[in-house]
Order: sequence, then structure tokens, then C-alpha cells
Amino acid sequence: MERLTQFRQLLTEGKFDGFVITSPASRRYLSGFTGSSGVLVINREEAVLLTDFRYLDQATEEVKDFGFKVKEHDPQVWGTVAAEIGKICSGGRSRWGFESEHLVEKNYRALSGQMEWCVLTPTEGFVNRLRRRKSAAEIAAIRKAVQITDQAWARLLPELKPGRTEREIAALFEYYQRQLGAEGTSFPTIVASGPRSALPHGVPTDKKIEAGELLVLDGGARYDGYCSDFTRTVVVGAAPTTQQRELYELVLRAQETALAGMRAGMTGKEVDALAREVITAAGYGERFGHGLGHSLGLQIHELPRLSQTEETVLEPGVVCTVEPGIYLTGWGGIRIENVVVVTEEGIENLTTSPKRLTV
Ligand SMILES: [Mn+2]
Repeated sequence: MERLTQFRQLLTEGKFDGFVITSPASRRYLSGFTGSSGVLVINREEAVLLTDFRYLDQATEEVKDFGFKVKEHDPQVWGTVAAEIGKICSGGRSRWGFESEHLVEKNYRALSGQMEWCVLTPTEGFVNRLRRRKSAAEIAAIRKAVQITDQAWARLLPELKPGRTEREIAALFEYYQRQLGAEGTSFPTIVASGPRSALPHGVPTDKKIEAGELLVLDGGARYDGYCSDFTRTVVVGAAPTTQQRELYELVLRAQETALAGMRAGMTGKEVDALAREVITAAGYGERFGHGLGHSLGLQIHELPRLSQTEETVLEPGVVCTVEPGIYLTGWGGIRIENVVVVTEEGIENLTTSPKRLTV
């Protein structure tokens, strides 16, 4: 009920008579419903989850503590949604919000076309105003997801040998996470070796890992709906070259600088700059072509971000990644990623895996 009460506060502040929620993560956050299909219709008096026959029993159980009623919608979903909205605001002129980053144009037309008396108003990141500060229970779920990933990495390290393919490494990592209690991955695992490690999001291939190559693994687990995110870079089966070691130490120093300097009250841009200045001063600023990090929770990428354009001030309870990288086309890439909780004084580091270049 607490989340619904807070959400209604947002409705009042935004002068909305009601709100339609369609995105899976916000739907789950507000109603507790974990199914794959359903629409929330919320105003100051009513909160309804409209879903289909497959989910009626499950939904009734899941929404119990969240203050929602469950109703079945027709195959014509948007007709039922419009009728429900008409019913709870007696068809009078009203202003309802929707998630413009999620409701596609075809569905928007189907909905708005059936309720001319209602002004459907686009919003962006509306529920995120609640979701960006994680509760103790949410942080506990993320912490568990991070622990699973850390343990899977420890289990994987002895398996990182020349001759193995990127796909084999990715499959083992995902299997270990499942063995350790993950519901699944938070996104498809990235494993990229040798020159391919210069691809920040390299999809694993049948390429065999050769001795002395860099290997970047970026993956995460899902636990109780919440995500972890993790990257380590290692040199497999040989001592690192001088260049590999120097660039690795530079990325590590950039990450440690950000971890030591960030705290609540800074903007995402200011935190990004902590790491970016270290890499830029060494002459590799152009090769760090992505943001320093992103929030995560029910989704792998949430707001606010740590980037060169993020003006949002970080509040305590924001959980985000810190993941600087350097990518040299044809040579390889290096990235190191931890998950942290932002606090008044600094951060709490959730990721505990060692940061060793050699395996
Ligand atoms: Mn990430």
C-alpha cells in the first residue's frame, strides 16, 4: 500500500486525475504483479490491474498487499481499459497520464480513440521518481543478485583457459549463476576476447581464447526480480604485456577514483567526470566512449545515469554501476564494473570480486 500512497502523491503534484501504467517494471513495482501482461489503471480512489485469464489467480495472490483489485480484460484490451477508466471517473472530463517511453503509438491510438472526454498526457520517467531511491528490501535483493554473480565469477576463474570458446565461457557463467540461485540473467552475457574485447558489447562467438589475450566478461543475475551487473577483464593463460598492464591500471585507477569520490548530492555528470578526468589526462579520453554507469533495479538500465549529460542529483539509496572502460580498435578493450549503493557519506560497494588482471 505504501507505494500506491506515494504514487497518488505524485498524481496530486502533477495535477493528474489518474494514470495508466503499461511498462512491466513499473507495473510490478506498484502492484506486485510479476506476470508478463497487464495494465494498471490508478486514480485517487481506485487501483485496478487488468490482465487476462492466464494470470487471474496469480495476480490476485500477488497484488494482495499492494492495494490493487484484479479484473479480467477482453481480447480487445484497450476497450476494456477505456471502459474501466470511464467507470472510475464517471466519464467526466479528466487528465490522465501515461508512460510515453513505453505505450506504443498503435496502442495509444486504440486507447485515446475510445475516450474523447479524457486528455491523455505523455510523461517520461514518472514512476522512476519513486523507483530511483531503493528501499532496504530492494537493496537486499540487489545485494543477493550481486553475490550470486561474484560467486559465479569465482567458480568460473579456474575454467578460463586458452582453447575455450567465448560461447562456452558465457554458457558456464550463466549456468553457475543458475546453480547459485539466480532466476536467470539480467541480460545476455557478454564475452569478448583478443581484439574483439574492443567491442564494448561484444556478443560471444565460437572464437577460441588464445593465451595472452584480453578477455572481457560482462554479465549479471536476476534475483527476486532485481538485477546485478558485473564486468571483469583478465589476460588468459600468460603474463600480461606492459601495454595490457598499463591500460588496465589506468582503468582501475579511474574506477577507484570515482568510487572514492562519489556521494549523494553530486550530479551524475560530476561523478562521471571523476573517472573521465583520469582517463583523459592519460590521453585516452576519446577511447572511453560511454557513460561511467547507470542505475539498476527491476531493470538493468534505470535512471539516473552517470554520464556526461546527467544533471540529476544522486540521492541516498540510488544503486548504480561504476564501469569505466578503454577500447582500442584492433587491439582490445578493458572495462571494470562494480555495483554500489549511494550514501550521504559516499558509497557502499556491493561487488566483492577481486580485480586481478591475471588468471
Ligand atoms: Mn552495466
